[in-house]
Amino acid sequence: MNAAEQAQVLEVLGVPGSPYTRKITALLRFRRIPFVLHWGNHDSPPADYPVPRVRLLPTVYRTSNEGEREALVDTTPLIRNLEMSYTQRSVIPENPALAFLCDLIEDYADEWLTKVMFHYRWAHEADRQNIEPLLVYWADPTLDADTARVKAEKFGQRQYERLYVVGSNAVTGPTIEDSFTRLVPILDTLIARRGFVLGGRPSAADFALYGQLTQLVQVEPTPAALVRGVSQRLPAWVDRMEDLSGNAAREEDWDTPELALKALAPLLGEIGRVYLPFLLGNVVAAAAGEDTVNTEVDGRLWTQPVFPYQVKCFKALLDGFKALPAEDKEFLTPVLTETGCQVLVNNGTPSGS
Ligand SMILES: N[C@@H](CCC(=O)N[C@@H](CS)C(=O)NCC(=O)O)C(=O)O
Repeated sequence: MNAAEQAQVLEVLGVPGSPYTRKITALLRFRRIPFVLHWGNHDSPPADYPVPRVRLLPTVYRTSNEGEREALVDTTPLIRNLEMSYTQRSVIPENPALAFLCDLIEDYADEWLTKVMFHYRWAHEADRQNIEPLLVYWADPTLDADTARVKAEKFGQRQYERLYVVGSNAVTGPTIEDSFTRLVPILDTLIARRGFVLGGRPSAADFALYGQLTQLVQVEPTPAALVRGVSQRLPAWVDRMEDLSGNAAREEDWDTPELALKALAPLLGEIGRVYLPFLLGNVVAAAAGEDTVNTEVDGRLWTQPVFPYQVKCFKALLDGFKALPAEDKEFLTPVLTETGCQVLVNNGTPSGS
């Protein structure tokens, strides 16, 4: 890191109800990277700041080497970018097999668990009633009640209409809810071991899970009640994840690949059961020029519009596996195969044929 980067204070635009905003702010706190947070959205960005290529939250502003302020979006590449500028307290393990598992779990959390989050938030009436005013007041707590009510209904209607885009509908709802019901005890057991997914220090995978879980555990009443009925550990973990600036982050706190792989088998089983079949269906439908994915996930029909960004996610995972050194591929292959993740080993074909 050069002196300019060292001295730089990043700026983040986001809202508490945005899982990816929570992911990045918790990660910056853990990494002890100085930042200021602008609570708000792209209706009220900081004056005269550049507009990002897509108006997503979070948007992170920083000064480039040429001295220009730039607006960055998409937490996954952003986290890798920060790894290059700031070397201390990394969130990506050095071991290539562990790093691959970290990428896979981060991707599952960002892309599948967000379906779960969006589904509970908008498909359940109680959750929708709960979230609509929060979304408005998170962006501006000074709004008068009447204006807030009108805005909340309008915003709520827009989000509700977007439910189908992420894949929540009457057909997929039970598959989504069953997957979350299975995930909670899996995460409880994983965390009970050493505190985090890959050992005694947090990784990008933990922050991605945390981002979605802030909403599922702290905000939405239906999944929050579900979680508390099964695990008290998980809500406590979510509270702690918010600020891990005091975590020692020693090199030896990473699991050995052997330990990690054994502990992660149930979570990989869940990823292989729902997320990878969806990704594969999405990529096949996109390649055939279809608008809609109709595939089978967890023994049921899964139907949703093709999601172009998630075509890229699938390719990134396949490329990640292909780029691994031969001994890491060999090490990961048996467990990935046993847990339903063989599509990653077989370069995108379900059975290896
Ligand atoms: N892959 C992106 C996803 C970011 C994202 O989808 N953000 C949501 C809010 S959590 C958003 O800005 N959606 C558009 C909108 O609300 O208008 C990331 O990791 O940052």
